[in-house]
Amino acid sequence: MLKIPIKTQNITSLRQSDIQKIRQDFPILNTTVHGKPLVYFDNANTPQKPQVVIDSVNDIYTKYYSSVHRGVHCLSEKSTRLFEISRDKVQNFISAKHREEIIFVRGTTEAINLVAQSFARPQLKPDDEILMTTMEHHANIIPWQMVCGQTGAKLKVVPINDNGEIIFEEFIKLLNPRTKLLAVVHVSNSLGTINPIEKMIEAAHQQNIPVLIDGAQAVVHQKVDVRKSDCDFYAFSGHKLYGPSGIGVLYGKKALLEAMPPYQGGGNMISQVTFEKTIYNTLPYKFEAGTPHIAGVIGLGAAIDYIDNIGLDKISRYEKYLLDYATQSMQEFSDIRIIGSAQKKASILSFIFEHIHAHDVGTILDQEGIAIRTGHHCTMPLMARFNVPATARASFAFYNTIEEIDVFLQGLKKIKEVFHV
Ligand code: C6P
Repeated sequence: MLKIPIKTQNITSLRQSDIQKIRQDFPILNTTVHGKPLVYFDNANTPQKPQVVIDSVNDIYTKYYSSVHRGVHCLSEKSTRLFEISRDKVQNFISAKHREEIIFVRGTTEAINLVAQSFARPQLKPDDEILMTTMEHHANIIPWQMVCGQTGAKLKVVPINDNGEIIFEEFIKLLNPRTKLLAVVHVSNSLGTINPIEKMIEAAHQQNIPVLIDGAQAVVHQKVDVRKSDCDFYAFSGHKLYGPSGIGVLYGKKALLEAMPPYQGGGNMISQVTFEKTIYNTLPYKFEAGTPHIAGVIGLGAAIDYIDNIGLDKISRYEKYLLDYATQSMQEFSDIRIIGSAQKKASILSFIFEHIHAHDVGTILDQEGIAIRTGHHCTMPLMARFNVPATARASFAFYNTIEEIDVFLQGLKKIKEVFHV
């Protein structure tokens, strides 16, 4: 193994002892897979859950489960209060100005579909343009393709360079009076690239173009401040933030949300209904039709408390340290090509082995107890840009260790042995 000085740990702010303590918070990390200790590097897909999140969900169902916003009885009042406290936690977490700007949805995917149908569709005309980048996840492509099909608007795509970075001059050239929305990923799930969203938002706003940010991968690695970045919409998923699955958040500027029609009709989103007419509820409830994912929302609040307690600054420094160590160590393998070497990167490491398919890489690593993701990562146009069908992707969370990366590097050597390369 390479001797890399950063292994000494003392330049990071999460120390070995912190990590060992943190690992105890995640029961699944003590388990084995195929008789080997689990090494979980599929965090960009969905990370594991700390005991406090598991407990909070368990508590809801064992101690105070009841529907929210619909009862005067004690349990309903308690669950409603906890549900709305979670909204306050999300508001603080992303520094939104108003709590009504936080809409609970199923996840990033639903948040983007909501904006596509409720914000964009009513105003798009034939030949209007939606601008996105080559590195978008399908969740930030297909809702726009659908709305383009419904309105005659067109998709425009900002190219990227071979490192996986947006070509900024090309981006600027693509902004024009027909551009009705910029939809851009904050951190690429396949490349790890951290996009310069503040600069992009500023450039778009100079031409009065609203901006939606897909923050699915960003909120877990760095502090997100929607007021500072001045984005118009920001979408993320609870499960990527160590919370439960099936819950997510759409942040939108209040004035925009107020002007938008509801996305779905049903209970909770109304203030008065007759057969002739409905008066819709105020924000945020106008966009929260039906019984919500109560345990999901409260569990997400517990996840935010947990992350806040460790501190995103410390998390991001430690994850960078893991990424640098893994990236440098992989230079040892002349037949591995890393896909995505942007200057600013989150702890996501996509790679391909020459002559070995990514799925074989994933399968052999699995036998060693190592979980990574292989495939197109729901970014098929990006795979086409790099001329590869698939990559293997190791993604690190703050509970991972240098020792686990060493096990992974041994796993890569084993793959070479199996394939005699
Ligand atoms: N990426 C991955 O392994 P949902 O499914 O709605 O929670 O998130 C969708 C999504 C949107 N944008 C980005 C940048 C994402 O990374 C994801 C989910 C997972 O990379 C599953 S494909």
